[in-house]
Amino acid sequence: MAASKSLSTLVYNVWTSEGSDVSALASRFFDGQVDALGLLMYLSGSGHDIDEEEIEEDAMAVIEREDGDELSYESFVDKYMAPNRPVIITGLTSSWRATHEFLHSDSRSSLNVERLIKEYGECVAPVHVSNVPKGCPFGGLSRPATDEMTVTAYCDYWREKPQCSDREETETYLYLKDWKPHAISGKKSMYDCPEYFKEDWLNDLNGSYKFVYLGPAGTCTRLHADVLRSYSWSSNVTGRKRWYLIPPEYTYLLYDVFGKALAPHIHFDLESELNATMFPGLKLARKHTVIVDQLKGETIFVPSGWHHTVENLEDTFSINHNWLNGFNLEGSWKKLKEEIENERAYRKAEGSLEGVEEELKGGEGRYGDGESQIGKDLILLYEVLAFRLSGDGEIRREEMAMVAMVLQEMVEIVGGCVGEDVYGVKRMSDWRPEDFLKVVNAELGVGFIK
Ligand SMILES: O=C(O)CCC(=O)C(=O)O
Ligand SMILES: [Fe+2]
Repeated sequence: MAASKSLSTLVYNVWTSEGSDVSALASRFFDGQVDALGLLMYLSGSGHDIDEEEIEEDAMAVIEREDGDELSYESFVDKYMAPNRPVIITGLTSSWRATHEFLHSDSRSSLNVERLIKEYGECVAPVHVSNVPKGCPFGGLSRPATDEMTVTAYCDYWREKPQCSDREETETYLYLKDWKPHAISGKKSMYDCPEYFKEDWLNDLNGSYKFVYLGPAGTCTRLHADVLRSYSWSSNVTGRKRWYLIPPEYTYLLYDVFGKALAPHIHFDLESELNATMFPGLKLARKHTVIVDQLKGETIFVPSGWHHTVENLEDTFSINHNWLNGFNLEGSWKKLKEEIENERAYRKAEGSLEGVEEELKGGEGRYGDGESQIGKDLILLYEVLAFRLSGDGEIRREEMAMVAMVLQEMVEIVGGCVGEDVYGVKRMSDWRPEDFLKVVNAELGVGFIK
């Protein structure tokens, strides 16, 4: 009984990321449908059928380092972007304003907080707050709360923050994340986007996937894959990060026994029998994880759909972008399509499809916890395509067919949800799906798609 109560609490926390009201879980747990299957798996202890022997060699995979002065764009595409493999590229940040103006010239090249305050002090930035008990892995296990602070207030914290090693019993860490200083008018950019990452259909929209991070040693970004399975690149202007990257073919190992909730952390405590039962694949996932330390001045390319956890080993100032283009767009849509289909199946199993349309329009999600992620992702992807095909963004002729196919599927799958009433307010252009199809047909020859 005690075990099932803990299990319920755990599942509820994992699913909803808040509270521990076990009774709220009951209806999902015992609704006799999808969840019953998971429960059955749990009780029978079957989990995934995993052969640990097979994977030793693959687990030793190392990530390559390339010199930015030597690596051509074509080689980057052939060796990394097209095959969707990670790489570290050196030497891309040395000419950046971030490096010249925002670092001290001391031996550690530490962040010049005074300089940052001078230029950005009044600006407000998002900050993640984590309470990390002593002995707990980087960043702690609970989901951080999100807050906002002025850069001045954050820099005051940065100057006074405790060192990782002399942390008290429980320490509160503040991680300034997803700040967009380049979006503030009148400010000079701190960096130049490297050539490798310039073909960027996501930021061509409105540049809102360009970020600055200030992470004290001891802070961490939890296990995740990036929005819409986009690529990311991230450069350490100063500091050092440890990346744990899990290839997409092993994503299933990161989920709970129900195949629903992502493990909260790659370091989730598997000594606990309950946790090990809940996440039967996590141990194996660790063996497949590619671990790399990214040093000052180094840039990492994170491929599409690779889950990752990131730890700041030193106080780190980093700049990153998420981006999509003709190489990963199809995969991005495939994933979203799967999520839409699952969502429909789940709603149907619950007895009603009501609510799905609203959700796909960016309305309330299934758990009543604000805007649905699927809806937001759908609108975003639609906008990316709209921008490309409305003539504002360049598109290669050979990419047209793929974009057309995605668009056609989008119209088929989302049906009535895509159209004026959905995008009339939120979309950037006035184009409707029919208009895109006409453009694409004209380009590719009549009748390619109807
Ligand atoms: O640096 C971090 O803490 C997270 C960065 C990240 O998740 C990314 O670049 O995709
Ligand atoms: Fe990420």
